[in-house]
Amino acid sequence: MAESTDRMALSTDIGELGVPQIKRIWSSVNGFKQGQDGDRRAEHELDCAIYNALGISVQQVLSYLYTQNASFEEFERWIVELAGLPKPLTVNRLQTAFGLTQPNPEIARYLQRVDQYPPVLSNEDLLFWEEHGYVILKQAVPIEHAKQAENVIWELINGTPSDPASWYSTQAPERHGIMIEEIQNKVFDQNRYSLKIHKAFAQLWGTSDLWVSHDRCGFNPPQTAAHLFPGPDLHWDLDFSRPLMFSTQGILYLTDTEPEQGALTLVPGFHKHLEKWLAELDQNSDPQKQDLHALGSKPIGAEAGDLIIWHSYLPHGSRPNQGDAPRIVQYINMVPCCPRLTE
Ligand SMILES: O=C(O)CCC(=O)C(=O)O
Repeated sequence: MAESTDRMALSTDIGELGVPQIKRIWSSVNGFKQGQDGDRRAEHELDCAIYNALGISVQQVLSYLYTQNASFEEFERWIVELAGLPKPLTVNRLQTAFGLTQPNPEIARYLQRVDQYPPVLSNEDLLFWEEHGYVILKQAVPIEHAKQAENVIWELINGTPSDPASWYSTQAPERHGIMIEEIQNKVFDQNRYSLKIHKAFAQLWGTSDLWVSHDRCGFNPPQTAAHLFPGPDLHWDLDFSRPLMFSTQGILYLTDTEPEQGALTLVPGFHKHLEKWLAELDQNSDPQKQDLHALGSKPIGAEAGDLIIWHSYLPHGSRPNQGDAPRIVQYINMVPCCPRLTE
């Protein structure tokens, strides 16, 4: 049973696992359930960095904490059962970021591997990024790794590529529209921990000190009269009640994806206009509810194994799949360790 929380824990309050911030997350959810109002929106990126470090997703944590009345010890045990014991180096890296300990030199050596890796985004790619707010990292992962991840998704949904009837089964551990909640999986980790991908994000963020997200995968089958595209249509994953902050998002195509095949859709170049556009928007209008396609949306096709990284100021979403085969993807992003402390 969750003990009652008189105060929200500090970021530096740690438990058995030695991981900062998780007691604070746990106590703030309990406080919220007890009617206490603790506005922690400003810590969202920090929380996400911690989840990434632990190898869990934000949805997994929130769904656990809101549905279970867990004590902090139970919460820590749940993390270990789900994602394994955090590695000592992970704990050290997190504790260092919170000023709780000294850095283990192994961390610098690990990050040096990324720093010394040759650039994977060319000057042209970087200019394209500046101009359009997205970039395609070709062959971000070997084709066989993309294939293995694709196969995992087919197994999850109990479907086969040659049997369209099987594409629409609702079987999956947890399926939200085109997203599948399969996070802790060694095959997906193989892609997440690609040095090439780490290098690309390091080039865009200007630091290799990043955590990789432990995010969902996706299956977007061709739209039919009985199975309409459930979304997401164009949107931002930004909290417009807070100051805008640079961030990235990423999608790894596991199969060749034509633009009309439900491809990731972006408004290229809008990262340069968002601030002005928001300032000019009627005060009572919700940015998310505007006709974002009218801003110039474009579906981005690419091949199996390619990673598209986009600036999170771009309106983005998926689209109805008008092709013959499902679009199959893994979402991969990287964020700084730890955002609040490195701002
Ligand atoms: O799956 C897609 O194409 C879009 C993904 C998306 O909307 C998101 O990651 O927020």
